[in-house]
Amino acid sequence: MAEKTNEVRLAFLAALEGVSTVDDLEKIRVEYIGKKGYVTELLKEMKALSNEEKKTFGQAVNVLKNEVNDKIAEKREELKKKEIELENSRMPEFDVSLPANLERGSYHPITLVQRQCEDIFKSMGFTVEDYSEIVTDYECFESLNIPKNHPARDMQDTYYLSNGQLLKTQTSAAQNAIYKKYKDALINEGKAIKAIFPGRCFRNEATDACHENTFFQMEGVMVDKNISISNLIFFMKTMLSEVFQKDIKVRLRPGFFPFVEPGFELDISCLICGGEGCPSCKHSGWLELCPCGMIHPEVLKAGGIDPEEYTGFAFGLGLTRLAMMKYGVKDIRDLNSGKLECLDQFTDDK
Ligand code: FA5
Repeated sequence: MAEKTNEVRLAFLAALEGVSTVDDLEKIRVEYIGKKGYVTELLKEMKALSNEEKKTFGQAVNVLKNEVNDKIAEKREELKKKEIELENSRMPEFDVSLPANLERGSYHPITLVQRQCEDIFKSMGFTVEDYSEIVTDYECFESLNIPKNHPARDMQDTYYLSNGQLLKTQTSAAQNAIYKKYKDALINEGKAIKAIFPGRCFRNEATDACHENTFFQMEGVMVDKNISISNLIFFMKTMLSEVFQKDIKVRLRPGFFPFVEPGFELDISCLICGGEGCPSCKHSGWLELCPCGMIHPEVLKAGGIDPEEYTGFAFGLGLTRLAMMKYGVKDIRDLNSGKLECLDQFTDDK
């Protein structure tokens, strides 16, 4: 019997020698230690042996089985290493003498429209502020006159983090910090607060042609003595005519936001369908673009500004929707899609 075991062992070692791929190795494994493999079959021959012989033979077969297992594992490592070396040797070498690849990326349409808006507002004396995407409940809601359990919170399905902070649902979340940053200059030096703050917002919303769960807004505020709705309308009109470089049909209607009083919805006639109605404007012919209003006295107070002395306006422009309208993108989801054939056609400025 010892002879038989040795025969199988030598045959296995010879077969292993000739293996050059992981697939072949697997075949050999099945051939020798699979259910019907040569080593497994050896055990079946034990039936005819005496008890003493069974013990010795059983041990010898187990030793062989372990050896086959170890050798297969060793070979598998060796073959994998070889495969990686082969793969690496096929990689093209880096040739520093080749000309640079001039195929460069392009600006995203939202970046383009954001920069354009920033330039327009900067030319009118506004500063551009940056703000974090993770904010506190106070910044996003309480400082904006939206206390806990206020029904207005339902309008913005919020992503809360486990530490109690949240992903900003609206750029209005930066208002309180901006008032606090500039209030001393307003009060002591008479410098009006004029700031815009673009940023990414997050809401757990069902998406459609004009709704995304991740989108951009651009907030704007102006606070000084005697600021009125006429100032608000002037800045909104200037911005839209500069962005579109043509007359755009707009409508102003009452809108409720706890942080402005009075509040308005500013809609533009849908530029995709010319106001006829289409999926991009939910078949209404109008697109909600830039809600706005006069800053609520409680919000000014929370920012350390006396509402008896100062007034101001605020607006929350939907930048992603503005990009849709400006570039004729029918479905807002294309803007987050990473589809280059859609995204890189709007600028030569690469
Ligand atoms: C707000 O977020 C208020 N913070 C705006 C505001 C600021 C009002 C200052 C008054 C004063 P609203 O939820 O309507 O409001 O969003 C503002 C704009 O963001 C919308 O008109 C729309 O253009 C855009 N917007 C809102 N939700 C989405 C969405 N899911 N996908 C794409 N754009 C959106």
